[in-house]
Amino acid sequence: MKPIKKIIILGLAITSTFGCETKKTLETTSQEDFPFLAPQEKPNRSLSAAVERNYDAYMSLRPEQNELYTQFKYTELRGFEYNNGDGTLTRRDPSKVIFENGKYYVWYTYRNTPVKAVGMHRAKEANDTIPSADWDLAEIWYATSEDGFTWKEQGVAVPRPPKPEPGWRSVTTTDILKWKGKYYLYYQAFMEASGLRGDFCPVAVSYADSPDGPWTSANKVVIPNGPEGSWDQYSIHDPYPLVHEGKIYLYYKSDFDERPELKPSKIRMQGLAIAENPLGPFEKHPLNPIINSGHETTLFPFKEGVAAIVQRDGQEHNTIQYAKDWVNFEIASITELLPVAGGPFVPDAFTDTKDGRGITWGISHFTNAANDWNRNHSILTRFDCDLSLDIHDDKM
Ligand code: AAL
Repeated sequence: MKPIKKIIILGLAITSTFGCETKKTLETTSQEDFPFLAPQEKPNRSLSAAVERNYDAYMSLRPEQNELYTQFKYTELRGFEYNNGDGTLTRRDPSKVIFENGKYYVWYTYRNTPVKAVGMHRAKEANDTIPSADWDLAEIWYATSEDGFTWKEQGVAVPRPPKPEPGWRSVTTTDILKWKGKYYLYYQAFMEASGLRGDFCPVAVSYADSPDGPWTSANKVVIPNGPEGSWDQYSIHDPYPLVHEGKIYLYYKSDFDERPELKPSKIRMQGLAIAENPLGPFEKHPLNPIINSGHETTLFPFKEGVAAIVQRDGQEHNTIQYAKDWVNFEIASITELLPVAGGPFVPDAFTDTKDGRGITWGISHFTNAANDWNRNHSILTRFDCDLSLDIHDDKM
């Protein structure tokens, strides 16, 4: 919680506890009044390693005023059915949420198959109707909502194209870009059942004049896998476009591991590809990978930089990170229960802002049964958090 909010809450608490007006106002409240707040400057005395680190690491933000610290809360969504949870119907990997035409929109991976997935380790048993993984044989669907809690499923946005077009096997894990009045959905385009060799796929794109479609496939790979031996040679996952400096900054994840028996790999990092045109070419950043951990990608403009929610995998999982220059990330906070595959509502995702305001909610997913995760279905959920620079009445 930001100190200013703390102070207001304390003021309210004093008023209600003692039944009298508090004399303190925001303008006159000072550090001396609240000695429990840590001093802004590092104390001029010997400090333990832990306290030293509290000033020097985490981007030198005081824990009491770290704007990139939050805890996450979850609420069940209304409007989605899951075939009684038998594993045959899944919704997962939501896009960012956008607000257009007076309502919120979200896109996601949708699978509705006669049987549940056999599991990536048994991918050879998959066929035209039997999926290997939860995200195999999927399409991209979308839903709209007026309040972010009750959703109306609108149907398919991007179907699986005919073989051999990119994505003929499965189109999944999409994210949205609004650029010069048009809409672009980037997504994983599988050309084989996930698990046959790994979770291998590149990224393709479809575009539309309206978020309601119709969507036209560019019918090409826009972000190809890297050359043999590179960190992203097998897959480009979780494409996540933002607009920065008049260009498309598309973050993505790849995974790699020296042990081929690990399918999917346990080592994952994130990279950046930049383009001036949504249909490409995208140029991969020479410093890639630029985030050393995480699984799915969740980022948002914050002040002049960009913040990333880094969850599930890697040494720096369970952190929120910040890159003032949109490339060199530092840990800003360590937290818990981070949204999986979070697609936040990012009002300034495409405005090329130099003063990103942060996020307060979004959609993420939960997967049923952790020890059988790639056979079971997933559900969409709402998450709420306080990663916003603005004060919201509902959070006081
Ligand atoms: C995820 C994402 C990608 C992977 C699989 C489906 O949640 O990282 O989309 O391919 O798992």
